[in-house]
This record gives sequence, structure tokens and C-alpha cells, in this order.
Amino acid sequence: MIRTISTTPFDDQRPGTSGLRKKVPTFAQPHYAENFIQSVFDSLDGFQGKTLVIGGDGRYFNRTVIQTAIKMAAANGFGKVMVGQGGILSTPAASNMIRKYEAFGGIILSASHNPGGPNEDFGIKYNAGNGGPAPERITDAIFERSKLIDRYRICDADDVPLDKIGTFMVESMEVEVFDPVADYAALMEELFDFDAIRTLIAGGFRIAFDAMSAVTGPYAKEIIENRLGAAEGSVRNFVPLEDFGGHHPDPNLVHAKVLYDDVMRPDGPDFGAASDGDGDRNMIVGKQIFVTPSDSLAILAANAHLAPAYKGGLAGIARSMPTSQAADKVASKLGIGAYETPTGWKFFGNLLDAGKATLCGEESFGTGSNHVREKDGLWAVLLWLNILAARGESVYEVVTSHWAEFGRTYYSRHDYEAIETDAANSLMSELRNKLATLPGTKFEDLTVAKADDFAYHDPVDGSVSKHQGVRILFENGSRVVFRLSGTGTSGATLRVYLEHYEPDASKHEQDTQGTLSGLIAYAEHIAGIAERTGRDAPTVIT
Ligand code: G16
Repeated sequence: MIRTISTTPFDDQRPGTSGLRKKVPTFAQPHYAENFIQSVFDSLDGFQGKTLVIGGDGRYFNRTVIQTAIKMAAANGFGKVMVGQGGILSTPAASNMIRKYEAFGGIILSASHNPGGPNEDFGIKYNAGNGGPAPERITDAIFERSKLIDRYRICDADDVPLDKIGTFMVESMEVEVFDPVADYAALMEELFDFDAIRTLIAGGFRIAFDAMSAVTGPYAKEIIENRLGAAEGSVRNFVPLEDFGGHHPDPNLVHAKVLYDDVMRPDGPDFGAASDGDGDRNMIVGKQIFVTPSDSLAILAANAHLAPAYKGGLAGIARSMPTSQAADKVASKLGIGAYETPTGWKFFGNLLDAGKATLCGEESFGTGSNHVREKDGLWAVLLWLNILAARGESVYEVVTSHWAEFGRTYYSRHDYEAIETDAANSLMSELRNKLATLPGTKFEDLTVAKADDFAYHDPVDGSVSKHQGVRILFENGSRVVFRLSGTGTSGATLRVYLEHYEPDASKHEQDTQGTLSGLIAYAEHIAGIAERTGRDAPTVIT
């Protein structure tokens, strides 16, 4: 039976960088998730009788909200729901399912790299029919609707047996529970030279992949161990857990430190990689070297032609504004387009759909291509493996030869997490107020060339997104960028992005933080971070 339930609005349902992310107790309030899901449906047109893909990263509350979303989809008139077995579906696999089965859209339940558990984080995101995160036009409409909502529609029906592959009915709507790995693994086999990677591995090349007890476990186990022949145990922490084993499923030098240390041991594996809660991020390490996400994008772009999917070359490369400019140098050498977008994968969708960009990447451990409309952790790992197999070189050799050819961009991000929201906002607004006076000013050996608050003019649909981060560019090509995170759930997180370009190969093996020390001092000088936030050091340095 379909019921219409009266409700009242919540005032905090504005989607952030990637959907709505809140603590579980917030989502568990009566009507909270329902209000948001109904606001999504109310902001869409034309889905009657169409298919909706639903899945999540397996975190705590995933199954509860999946059942709710299925019953609401049936009550709102969708013709079919496709849901991953066990409620599991990585974000890139969800994007692939939407595209492959021409679904109307998808609901992805994830708070990505944020921790999970009864008092940790949860999230709901809507992806459109191109498989990508809803553009701002839709997320703005969802927020507006959430402020007015007074009813939602839901079926009184039994829960769907999510662990059983098969087809079920909820009212007159079909629900297909499918194997979340099969279609994704088939897509990866189409894109990459699995024979070459298998030969590399059979020759003794050792891989360590840390799935961080999150959603990529089943995908990595099937692809890296079963299909590519890596030894059992190469994929670790492969069972998705509701609380990620109590860890932060964030693949970086802080949260994937055990893996990093293992690869750095003299007898450790040749290649290390990790992914995040919902499988869209990646971290790459080789013996003696950690590859920054910004460098990874540039190196993948320069070598992508070695993989079957990209052998015809790239149309263009897109990066988010705070991502280092290393990829721009590759685009310039290849004579292809270089695009600079605001933070948030949703901004790449138009460029990919219009065929302007083939590869996209972000400093926040995200890389992807036009094969789906999300960043894709395992895809990045497989492209790296394909490149290593084709070149017959180590990660270290590939990275250092890239620097020798293009110059090295030293890069780091300093995060100040969970600071007071008011302090963070006033720090940013004072910076904005100073911008006009900065060009021409000097600090030690740095001279400011340009300072602005980044605004993006989408070249495809003409939309404009303002206030996307404060950029200070120096005459020597260095940059400092300040912005507030749009994915945190406690207070505010200030991100400071630091970048210095070094063309001289004899200076390519320096310590990153030491090399950036002048820029770090400048950031403190111009923003007064310690005084305003009460923090004398960043929470996380990546
Ligand atoms: C999301 C977005 C990314 C963004 C990242 C960090 O990633 O999809 O585009 O770079 O958040 O955003 P912020 O700096 O605002 O915290 P994910 O992996 O969390 O979905």
C-alpha cells in the first residue's frame, strides 16, 4: 500500500561538495532521510516507469536507508530499481550501472572517506542519467525543495532480501538485486591490457592493495587476485565492514600508513595502492616513492596511450583548481585542452559528456576518465599497472623520468580539521577582502603576481560558480590556495594547498615540506591561521 506521510522541513539539507553528509544520528531522526530522498525525487522530471540504481559503500545505516529508498522509489512511480547485492555498490560501479543500463539516475549511499559507525558519518548522493553526480542546478533545487517539503510517499511493504541475487516486486515495481562486481570487472577488462598485467605479475611483480575494509574489497579481490593472478593476500582488508574496522577509510599517508611502510621496506612489494570508503579514491606508492595525486594525474595522462582504451590519444585533461598544475604541462606538450574546474567531481561531467576532456583528476586522491562519470580508484590502479607493464619500469623510474621531462611540481595540502565555523568563515572573508591589495606585494623571495577568488565559467552550459577558493599566484609560478572543505561533518575544515614548480632536475629529490617552507610561512603570514584557529599545526598533511 502506498502511503503519503506528513512531514516538516529540516533546515540543514544543503548538499555539499558531494551530496548530503551528516552524522548517523542526524540521518536517523524520524523523517530525515525520507525528506531528503523525497526532495530529490521532487526535483526531477520524467522518471515515471524508469529505472533507478541504488547502492552504497556498506557503512552502518546503508541497509536501512536502501530499504527506505526502494519503498519510496516504488511509491513515487519508478518502474524498476537495480540494487547491488548486500546493498554494496562502489561509486564508480554505480556510475557504470546507470550508464550501461540507461537508468534514469541513481542514489548512492556513502560518506566516502569519512569514518562509519553508529556515531560516525553517512551520506546520500543523487547521480543523473549520465552516471555523474547531479550538477549544481539539481543540487540547488533539492535544497530549495527540502526547505518546503510537507509530505513524502512510501510503500508499506516487506524489506527486499538484499543478499539474494534475483528479481522481487515491491508493489508494482520490479527490484533486481545484482552482482555488484560483474559489470564493473568486465568494463575494466575492456579498457586495459590484462594479458600484459598478468605477464608482469607472473614475472614476480608484487602488489599490495589495501581496500581499507571498505567497498573496493570484493572488486579488487576479483580483479587483482582472480583475474590478474596476484598472489592470495595481495588484496588486504577486503571484507567491507560497517565501521571499516574502526579506521578512517581514507587512502593517504596518514590513514594508509601501514601499507606505505610495507612498500617502503627493502623486501616489501613493488607496488602499493589503496582505495577509500566508496571506491572512488586511490593512493599510489612505489618502492622509495609516494606519488602525489596531482603527479599521478599528469603521469597517467602522459602515458595513457599505452592502455588500449586510450591508444588513440586524449581529447583533453581536466583538473580541479587546487590540484597542481603538473597536468597542464602534459596537456600543453600533447597539444590538447587543459581545463580548471572547482573542487567536486560534478564539475567534470559536462566536459566529459561534451568530449572535451578524457582524463580528470583532483588533488584529493581522485582520478578518472570518460569510461564513467565518477572518479575511479581501481581504474587508476589498473591504468598504473598497465603503464608499468608496457614500459617495463618501476614506479620510481616512471615518476622521476616524468619530472626530468616536464619539471617537478612540489605539492602539499595542509588540513586544519574541525575548527570553529565562525573562525574559518572570518579567516576566509578577511582573505577575500585583502585580495585586491596583494598583487605586487613581496614576502621574502616571493612576489604576488595575481590573487583572486576562483570563479568557474562552464564552457559547455555557460553556468557560473563563484567563491570556489582563494588563489594567490606568485611570479615564480608557485601558488597558495585556501578553501573550506565541503565534505566535513564537524565544524569547518580549512584546506591550504601549496605548490612550487622546479624545472631543474638536479633539485628534484628534495624534501617536500622543506621545499615548500617559504610558501607555508607565507600562508601563515597572510591568513593568520594559528591566531584565528588556535592551531599551531595542521591536523593532516598530505
Ligand atoms: C569529494 C568530491 C571531490 C572533492 C573531495 C574533497 O570526494 O567528489 O571532488 O575533491 O570530496 O572535497 P572537499 O575539499 O570539499 O572536502 P569524495 O571522495 O569525498 O566523494
